[in-house]
Amino acid sequence: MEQFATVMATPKTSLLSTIPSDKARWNVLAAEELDHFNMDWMGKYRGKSSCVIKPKSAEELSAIMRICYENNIAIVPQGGNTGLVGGSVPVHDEVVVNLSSMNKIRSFDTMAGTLVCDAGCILEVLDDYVANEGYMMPLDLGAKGSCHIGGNVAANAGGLRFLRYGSLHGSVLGLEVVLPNGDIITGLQTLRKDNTGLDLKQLFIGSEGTLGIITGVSIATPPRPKSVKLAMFGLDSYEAVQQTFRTVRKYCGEILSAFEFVDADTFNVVMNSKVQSHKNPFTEPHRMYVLVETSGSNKEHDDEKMQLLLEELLESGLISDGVLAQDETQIRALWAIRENIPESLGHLGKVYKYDVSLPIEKMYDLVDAVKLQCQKHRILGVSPGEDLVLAVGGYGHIGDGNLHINVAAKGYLAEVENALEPFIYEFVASVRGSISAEHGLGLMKADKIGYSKDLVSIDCMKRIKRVFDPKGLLNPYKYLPSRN
Ligand code: FAD
Ligand code: 2HG
Ligand code: ZN
Repeated sequence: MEQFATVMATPKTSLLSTIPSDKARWNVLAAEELDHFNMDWMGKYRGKSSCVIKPKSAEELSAIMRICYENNIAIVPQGGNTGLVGGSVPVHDEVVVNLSSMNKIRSFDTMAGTLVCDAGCILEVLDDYVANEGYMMPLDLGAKGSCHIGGNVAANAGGLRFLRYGSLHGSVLGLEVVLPNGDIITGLQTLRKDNTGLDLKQLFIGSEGTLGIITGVSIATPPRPKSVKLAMFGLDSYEAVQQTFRTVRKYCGEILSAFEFVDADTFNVVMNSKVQSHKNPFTEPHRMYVLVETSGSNKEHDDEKMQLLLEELLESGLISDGVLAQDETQIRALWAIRENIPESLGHLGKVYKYDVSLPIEKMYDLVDAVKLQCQKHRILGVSPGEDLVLAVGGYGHIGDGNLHINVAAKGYLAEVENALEPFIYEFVASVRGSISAEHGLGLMKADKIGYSKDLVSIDCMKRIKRVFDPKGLLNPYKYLPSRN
């Protein structure tokens, strides 16, 4: 008999009593397997759901949503569960709808480069698939081996190549979405231009599972570049990082595909991490490191550009040292240093993560201010064995004005959190930055949106939420303040 959907452990009795009680159509698994779905990637947020549903189609999900809607059962949509703001796990015992069984590629247009796929497809699997046809996914992130395209769209993930390929608001062409009442929006068109009515898909991009569950994605994929160059530089100051960014744009602007920065504390955590071994590309330590990637269609042209850039950077004294990857293996090794930062820090301790947009010239002031704040609160710099804070790292997508501050601590402790919040949010608001550049609001920042958005905007968002989800059943407690 065909299975209806996978339900793990004991489904809520109210759900079971209303769903066709033909038990043979359910897959009931052991309770310990639920941990994986209740706990987030950082080990910071944990729910206690006893019911995980893995639908296999939009129609199946629609039937489930309809039942939940009629019976006031709350739901958490879940993709690869790599989110960093507590949005993908239940707060209490909400039903988890995990999309991993919806993982089929529906179509790929080799002429236009448009991909239509299920929301549960893993980003890296999609990238490998379109690579065979000479294309690439327009986003790339360290979690690519686990995160789903539906999760990426729901979170409006940015990542390492945002600088070149832009936001998912531009590359997503259509979405299939199941609404809280079970209705299905069948919007999987592949048109690049379509001005018929409101562009509803934009509302779901970055809505973090609060308006509907994305079951299908149509996305434009750019041609895979023929020539990719990657260099890593060591620099002596944050001022030099900024000047280098200006120079790189001047010399390689049209082929620039990534410009990432990593400070020394973060770099050292990765180098000393037991998670994965990395060869330090530099013989001497530096205060700052940057990764510069170019992607183009002509190797000779790009070689020449990179050569001119290197000469300029060395002659002007902006960089102290630099390495240029010579082949694909070296490219992977340099990228791995950057991509393994979250995991290496996570191995050191429990990590408080702040993901902010700031004017580039103010970015490192915040990292310095956070270190000082931790010292003032006597959680850093007291004595190595006793400090609650183990490392403060600053890194990120500097080309997009996006800084990540990671504070690794001995635990998720009130002393640490009280030192960091609202201190960081107030700093960001004072320079008119954003408290969520790319990770979203989730549970962590649902009540903090006011630091970056005005009251009228927040009220409009609440009203839109009520249009799609009048009963407030989809991803409750997340994204928007619960207070009126
Ligand atoms: P989940 O974590 O499962 O969910 C994220 C949110 O989307 C939740 O609110 C969830 O309810 C909702 N959701 C998930 N699927 C659906 C769906 N089908 N329909 C509706 N709602 C849904 N983020 C960046 O922006 N840039 C980065 O560079 C980046 N790098 C990362 C590196 C690492 C090592 C890790 C662990 C995370 C990183 N992230 C990054 C954070 C994270 O946002 C992304 O990994 C990814 O976009 C989340 O996808 P997911 O499938 O894991 O979604
Ligand atoms: C990255 O850029 C991700 O590596 C994760 O956005 C950042 O862990 C973080 O804070
Ligand atoms: Zn990031």
